[in-house]
Amino acid sequence: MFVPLCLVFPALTLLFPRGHASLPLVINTWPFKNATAAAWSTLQSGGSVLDAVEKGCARCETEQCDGSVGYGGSPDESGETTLDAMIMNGDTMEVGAVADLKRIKNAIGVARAVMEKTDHTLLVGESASLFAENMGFVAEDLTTNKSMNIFSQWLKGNCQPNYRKNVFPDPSKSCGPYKPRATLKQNKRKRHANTHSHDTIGMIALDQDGHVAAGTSTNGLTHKVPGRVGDSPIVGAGAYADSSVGGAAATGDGDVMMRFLPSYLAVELMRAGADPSAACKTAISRIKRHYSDFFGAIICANTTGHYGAACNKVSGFSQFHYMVSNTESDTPLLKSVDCF
Ligand code: SD4
Repeated sequence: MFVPLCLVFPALTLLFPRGHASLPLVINTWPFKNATAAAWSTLQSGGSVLDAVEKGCARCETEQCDGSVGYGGSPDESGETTLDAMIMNGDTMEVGAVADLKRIKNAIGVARAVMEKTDHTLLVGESASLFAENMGFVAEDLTTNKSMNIFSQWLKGNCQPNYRKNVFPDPSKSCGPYKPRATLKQNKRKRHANTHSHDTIGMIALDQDGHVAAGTSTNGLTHKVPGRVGDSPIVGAGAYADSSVGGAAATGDGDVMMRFLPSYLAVELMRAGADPSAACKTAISRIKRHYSDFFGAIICANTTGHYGAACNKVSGFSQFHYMVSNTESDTPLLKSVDCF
């Protein structure tokens, strides 16, 4: 009679909770295979986990992954593309981040420079761009024909959709400039952030020796109000890493998600013993309780090389795809999880 090993040795289940696991590991949101491969080859050629996350996210910035990372995507209300990015060192808990970065393509590179060339954590807007230029990053226009086209179509369509409320003229029908309306309307407008409007890269890298880094890069939400910053550059929201536990990275409607620090929560749950899938799921559930129709997903990985993901099921989004590279395969593997 076959008796599962874990029944004979219950301790095995604790040591090897579920499925295979191996280190090093690279995991990132969405099917951005070249980004995974770039991070993986960085690790294989002796680079650090920080190098891997930087190179992986930078690949998406150059490839303009899904139009949601890097230049030429998600034009804001004024037609400009602005970038958010962060990188976190799980050994030292140092973080570098940039938000509302203008005219610089390599946002994750600037984020790393914030971490390594200053004592700060987050630089924003024009000043972040000036810092980047001083650090040797090239300033160039982030606008492309594609982003100009998205912007002019939006203008022609009376600036629909947009993220304004309680202003006049009626933002559900008209363009601005808007003025505040004295009375606040309670009826909620449908949230525009959805699976079509964005696909940020969030990445976690772990090496053989248990070093963990995590990072993100995005151009945010199409038609955002200028100055809007999403969850991606916010520590614990867009990503979090702690080499004594693991890491997590989120994607989706950042305006909602950053209110719950889902990446921080997931890492803390793993610290308390949750496996990565359970930790990811609880982090999503916490948001769901208040915003049942939010668009979002999260990836989680622990220092034993186990990983998981979770997403909120909404119309048009029932499965979330992400990429994994570890020693089990020569090429990055496309993984998916059913949303709940
Ligand atoms: C944001 N969270 O700026 C980002 C967008 C995103 O998948 O994740 N897209 O809100």
